[in-house]
Amino acid sequence: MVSPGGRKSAVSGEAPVRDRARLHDARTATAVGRWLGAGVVVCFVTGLISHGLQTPPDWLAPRLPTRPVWGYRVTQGLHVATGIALVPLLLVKLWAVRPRLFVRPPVRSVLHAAERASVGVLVSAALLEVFLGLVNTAQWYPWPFPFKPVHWALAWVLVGATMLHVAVKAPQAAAHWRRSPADPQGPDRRSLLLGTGAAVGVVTLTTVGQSVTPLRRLAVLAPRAPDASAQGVPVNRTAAEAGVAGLAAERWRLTVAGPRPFDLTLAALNALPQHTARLPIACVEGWSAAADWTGVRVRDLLERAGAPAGAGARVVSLQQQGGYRVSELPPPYAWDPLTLLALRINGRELSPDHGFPARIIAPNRPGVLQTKWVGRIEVLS
Ligand SMILES: Nc1nc2c(c(=O)[nH]1)N[C@H]1C(S)=C(S)[C@@H](COP(=O)(O)O)O[C@H]1N2
Ligand SMILES: [Mo]
Repeated sequence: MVSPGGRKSAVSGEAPVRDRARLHDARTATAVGRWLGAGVVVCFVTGLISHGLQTPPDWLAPRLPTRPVWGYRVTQGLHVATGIALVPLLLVKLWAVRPRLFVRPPVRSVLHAAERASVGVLVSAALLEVFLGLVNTAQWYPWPFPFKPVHWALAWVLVGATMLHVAVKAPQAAAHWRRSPADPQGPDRRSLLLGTGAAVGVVTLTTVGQSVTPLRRLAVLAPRAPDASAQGVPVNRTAAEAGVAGLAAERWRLTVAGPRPFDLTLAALNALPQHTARLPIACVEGWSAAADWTGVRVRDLLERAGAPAGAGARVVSLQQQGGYRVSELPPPYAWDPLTLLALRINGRELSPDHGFPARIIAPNRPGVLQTKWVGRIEVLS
């Protein structure tokens, strides 16, 4: 029998249990585990979408969807919200199965050793993946490696280990999918499950307002308020941090490189046909906010530069250093009528922190690619 503390647990891990020990039984593990599994699936699918939009392989780039314009806002908001909900679920699940993690003797057979090794991989990948994602939303990088490739690689490890775990535990999970009449819920397990649900509810409600605008007032635990700056959307990197503060508008030029290259002053750009689009900025870190952007269509600039139909474009910032100073507009974005070189936000000239004098804004696109302080656009062949 498994004792509450799990210390004197005997060899037969599946033996019937009672009292507090049933908080550590297969029914509890199943009830929490299926929510956990659903969360992993949601995070994985939305993560694949984010990865595809940010770093599309060559075959995908010409086919990227620019609609719905709020698509990335929803998928990435869901990614981060679900990742946050995984924290309490993961902790409760680990607590529930703790006696099983520390069985004596630690290894009974080759098969048992293999199963325990796979659980070890599962638990470490899950803890690390969720932790990395969480601290990334706070823009805190207490490690020497780049976040994205590690989060990406670990996602595959986690999904593989989860699938293996589900396959191994399927018979048990099936047997405990529903509460059996012989095993009434009891106040202890009911409290545990209700408490877990409440914890998920609290962490979700206090953060999800960073992307769900009507709930923004509740988002007291979100790293950034969704309407943080004077112009109504958060600032990811300020002009000062990017080293482009104090830019002289009179001396700024937009260079468009292509078969028929040209330069434009800010006044000349302002004199071109202006278009307004309501589009969100959706940061990979989970916050998002919609605004009315006004500026010149990128496709108009590309046409004027003699770009062949279906060409992509590269956007280069005046920012000299940093990973986000250059972005590419694959053809669907480059030619979309809603993709703007924006000069205004919500009717006012862009502030320095939002990319003055000009920034890119495109539909259904990760915020990290909405390049600020644009100085140059290049036609790609
Ligand atoms: N040149 C440049 N553009 C940039 C960035 C940057 O660091 N440098 N940050 C990007 C990121 S990660 C986001 S989420 C958006 C945020 O835009 P905002 O600060 O105007 O809200 O700008 C993007 N454009
Ligand atoms: Mo971002």
